[in-house]
Amino acid sequence: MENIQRLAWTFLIIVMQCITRSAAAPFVAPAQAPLGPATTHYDFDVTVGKGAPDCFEKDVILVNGEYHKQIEVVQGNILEVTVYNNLPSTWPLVSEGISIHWHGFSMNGAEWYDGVGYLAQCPIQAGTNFTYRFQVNEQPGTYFWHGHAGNEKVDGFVGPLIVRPAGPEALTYDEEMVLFLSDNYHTSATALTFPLNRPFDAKKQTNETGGWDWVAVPQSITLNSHGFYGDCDLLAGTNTAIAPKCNVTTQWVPPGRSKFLPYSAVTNPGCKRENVTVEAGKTYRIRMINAGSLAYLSVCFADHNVTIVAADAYPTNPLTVPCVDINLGQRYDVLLKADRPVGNYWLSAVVVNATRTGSPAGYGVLRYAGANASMLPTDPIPQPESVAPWTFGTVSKITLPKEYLDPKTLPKGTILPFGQASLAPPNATKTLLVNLTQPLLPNGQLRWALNNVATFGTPTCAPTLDLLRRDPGLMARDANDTRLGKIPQDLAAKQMGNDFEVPMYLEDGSPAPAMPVAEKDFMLLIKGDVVDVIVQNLAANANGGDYRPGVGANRTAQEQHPFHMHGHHFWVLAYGLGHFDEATNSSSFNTVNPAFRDSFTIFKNGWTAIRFKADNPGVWILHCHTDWHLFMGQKMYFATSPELAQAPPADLPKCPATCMYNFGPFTPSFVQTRWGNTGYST
Ligand SMILES: [Cu+2]
Repeated sequence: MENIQRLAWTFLIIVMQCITRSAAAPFVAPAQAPLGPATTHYDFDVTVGKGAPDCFEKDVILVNGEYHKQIEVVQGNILEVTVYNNLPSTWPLVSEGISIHWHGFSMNGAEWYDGVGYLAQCPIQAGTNFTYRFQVNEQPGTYFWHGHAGNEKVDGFVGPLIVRPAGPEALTYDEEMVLFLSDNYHTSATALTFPLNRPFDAKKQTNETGGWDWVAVPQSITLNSHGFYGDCDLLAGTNTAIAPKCNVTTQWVPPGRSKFLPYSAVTNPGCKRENVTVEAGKTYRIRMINAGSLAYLSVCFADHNVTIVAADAYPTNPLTVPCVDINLGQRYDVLLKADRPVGNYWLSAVVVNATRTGSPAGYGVLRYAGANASMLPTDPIPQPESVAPWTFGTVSKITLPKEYLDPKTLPKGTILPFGQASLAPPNATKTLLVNLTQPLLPNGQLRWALNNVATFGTPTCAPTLDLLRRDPGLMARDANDTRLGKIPQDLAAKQMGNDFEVPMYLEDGSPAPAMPVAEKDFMLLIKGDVVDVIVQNLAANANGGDYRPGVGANRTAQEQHPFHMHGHHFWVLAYGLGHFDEATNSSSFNTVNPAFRDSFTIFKNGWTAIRFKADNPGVWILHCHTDWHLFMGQKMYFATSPELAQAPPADLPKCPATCMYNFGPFTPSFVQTRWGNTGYST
């Protein structure tokens, strides 16, 4: 079906080009009504099957029998995807079904199809179907689709999504390919998720609940959906430095889980390392996507530099680098020129700043046509510790090309925020400081919090967007169930008075909670607001109480967080170290040509400032794209003029009788009752 649509569209473009080129003959519009946009339709038959992405066989979620199915659509077309949830009812999920988020799409005017479970829709329950249908008014480029009701993405419900330009491609290259990066766990996502809800605080644990248990590092990194668990074949070479990679006992495996045996092409003939084949002399556009759940990756093509030309679909000034640091949820389009001698070169994806013993790396081969296909590269295999991570200087060089900053030179087909004449950033009208912490809740659960609020669950068993659309004052009145952010009048004074003060206020004017709570963090915005958000990293590994200085213990460790925002692209103004101080740090903001993205990293011991235009009525989530952090509450919502949202589509999925997202405590007996042994199957 989609191929026919593509053919028809291509034919139309050719005809249009012929017409516009024959300048001598005047073009007279036909008398009929103009054609509407073409529709690109996909059916997604969602099932569970056996897969072995890294040679270890496990249950995976498939779409039409495919793992990580790729889809494409032309800018301006209607994208229509009918999702048939044919997962067995015994398949354990942390939600009551599945949904799809179109990662990186702004969804302006399509607020009901953004796919966050319980926010804009209830999940698509087992045995039912739902059709996503919206016009793709998005920048041509590289995106991906993934489940967003629970953790179904981690089990494989994710794939590349490419938006083609309606006209000629702006970039010049000979061929293109997708490099779909992920990390792979041998245990089901839900079995990994259950223990995150159990009490971290030993005093709150019982024999029945057991204790909190971290998911630990993935078992492998996959390149284009396959990898090589253990990669013992590399031992056959002369480089003994990689020997520890085969010793999985060095991997941190939580108590009670298996230390699976490593695999090799000898013991598993089906094992395959990713080979990317290129022809000497050609230039390749490589669409890199990090769809993993934990691993921040540095991707290197040995002996080759690559040139970044787009970040999160929007063009960038060309930046030539030896390796690309790509965080969860991010995409980079790079150009690679095959200008080295014909041969085999390592294609490696190592974890950036790997600190956990046993973090795996993904290794593939960049193979020139004509090279010996049975040989591995003879160079030493790249080791994580030998790959230098990007500095703030590198990531700050990702900027907008100047033709995108001026209405007179703006390339055709550029998607702009509402009311903008170019991608030059407007001045901010509001500022929000978000403090990231990892508190313990009074019930002993360990959570991630934004301004001391760990967000999960829903107020009622209905889409939040529908509740707010009908009654925008609902959250404000329901102060016991939600926390409503307000903008401080004087952020600078707050900052100078106390680095740790939370400039976020509740509806009644009282400050945000001094002690951590499990609630919902909302910030109400008015359409047209231009909002600066400064996300401040604070110490993780809290061991009790809140994050105020002197309270609690063990506050030294910090983790990087890959944040992503729905419903918008935004300008990434600055990255900084230490505590953000408005008086000194806001002068470092790049307000001339900042990158226009939908993801940003909050580095360890640092802060990141973004600016977005609230041009899209609806409820939009800002969250960490580490799936495990998202589950543990690391998210908040921007509700932009919800009264302006459209009425929901009549066929929106019915809400289940009970809404179960992130319900607890996931004790073994609860899991046994709900799903039987499959809840813990590996
Ligand atoms: Cu995080």
